[in-house]
Amino acid sequence: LAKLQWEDPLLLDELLTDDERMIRDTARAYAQDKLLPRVIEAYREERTDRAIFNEMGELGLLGVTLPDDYGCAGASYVAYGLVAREVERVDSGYRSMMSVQSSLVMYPIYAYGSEEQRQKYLPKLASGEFVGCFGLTEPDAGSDPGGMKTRAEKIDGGYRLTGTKMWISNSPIADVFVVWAKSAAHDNQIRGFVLDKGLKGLSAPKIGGKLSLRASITGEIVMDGVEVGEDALLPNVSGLRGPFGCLNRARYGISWGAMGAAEDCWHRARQYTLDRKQFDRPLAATQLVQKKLADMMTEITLGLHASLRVGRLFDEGRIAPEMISLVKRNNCGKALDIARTSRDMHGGNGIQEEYHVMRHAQNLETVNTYEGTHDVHALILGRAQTGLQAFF
Ligand code: TGC
Ligand code: FAD
Repeated sequence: LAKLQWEDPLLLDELLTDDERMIRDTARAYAQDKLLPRVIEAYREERTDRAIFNEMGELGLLGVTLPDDYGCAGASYVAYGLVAREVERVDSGYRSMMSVQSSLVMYPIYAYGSEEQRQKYLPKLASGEFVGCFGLTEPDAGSDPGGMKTRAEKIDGGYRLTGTKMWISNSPIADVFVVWAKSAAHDNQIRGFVLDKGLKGLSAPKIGGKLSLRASITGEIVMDGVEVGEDALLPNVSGLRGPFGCLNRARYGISWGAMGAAEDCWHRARQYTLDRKQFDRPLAATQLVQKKLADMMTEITLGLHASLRVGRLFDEGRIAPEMISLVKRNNCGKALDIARTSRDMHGGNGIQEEYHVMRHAQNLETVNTYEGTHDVHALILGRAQTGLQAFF
């Protein structure tokens, strides 16, 4: 009989290719050596380190699934998920910075852009010389992005954009803005535009006062009659399937990332309860604590294997969006429960920054909300099996 490896009970590691393991190890070493030492202060001071993009770019961690023609690694979707897991093991905000750049900015330029747009933006986004952001959500259109008010009107030689985007990761430090607007020249269809920092009428004020995801900067995108040329339009997609094509990739990555944060909370809870004695015995020797650790091990193992399966289906071109809703919803919800439980198992110490678990729990509140809330993904899964629309 084999001996159980408690950290990897169903031997996920064996199901990875050598390339995937190598990329995972690179991401892990970077996250543990370079991100972990700065996260406590970054979170406390609500400070986003711009250099992180350059560092990740140097290691090939940005846009890993895109081809090497544009300076990317051409790796599998499983490799992308493994990077998200390792980065979010340290902080969801760092993973957010990476996944917005990769899935929400580089992917649409690659999939929907012209060759000129690809050449202009992708190599610099891959190296971290450019930071990108993705503007879909608006003050009055969150779960229902089809209700957006941002408009593109046709002008001589291009478009004029007017509207406000809300809750946009990276926007205050972004060089490149992928924004979605209803375009009068295209039957009022939703179209994507790529804007450069510095355009007249374009600003991106920071949203302060967040009690979650504090290491990742968030802002608005204000477009006050921003005029762009025809070359700013993403030519190859029209309608909500444009932004959703990007969200499919980011949501999938989040399903791995959330499990990384959960693993950190699990491992810390295990070690803490082994070390901490009450009533003359380690807390880990009590039945209640062991049940909690067993639940964590089970949910994380199942969640990771489900994400691995979705990643393989992605790589085989057999993905259905509802598969992604299933793992995004499950893994985020389970990770949030695990982080809260780990916080509880740390007692009073659990609220302290040096124990990390309270920060994960606070972050996972956002992760459970963005890219489609937990309940919105339930409605997607409900619709898929009943054929009945329950959104309205
Ligand atoms: P619905 O009628 O369902 O669909 C409209 C059109 O879109 C297509 N579509 C998809 N295409 C590809 N992938 C998907 N996942 C798709 N889902 C829908 C669909 O086929 C249809 O196409 P067509 O050609 O027939 O018109 O649209 P609806 O308006 O009823 O949508 C409802 C709902 C709830 C599913 C959807 O609006 C939704 O998912 N809402 C959640 C919004 C959301 O996720 N926002 C994310 C903003 S970005 C963000 O949070 C980034 S944070 C990143 C970070 O910091 O890490
Ligand atoms: P609402 O849609 O108003 O939802 C509020 C509540 O109502 C939720 O519980 C929801 O589940 C529920 N609800 C909504 N509709 C229904 C329904 N039909 N039936 C039952 N319940 C329903 N967006 C971007 O475009 N780009 C980004 O980079 C980005 N980054 C973000 C970073 C952070 C830190 C945060 C917090 C958000 C970010 N978002 C971004 C926005 C995010 O995607 C939205 O917050 C999310 O989609 C939910 O929209 P909302 O906040 O307007 O909530």
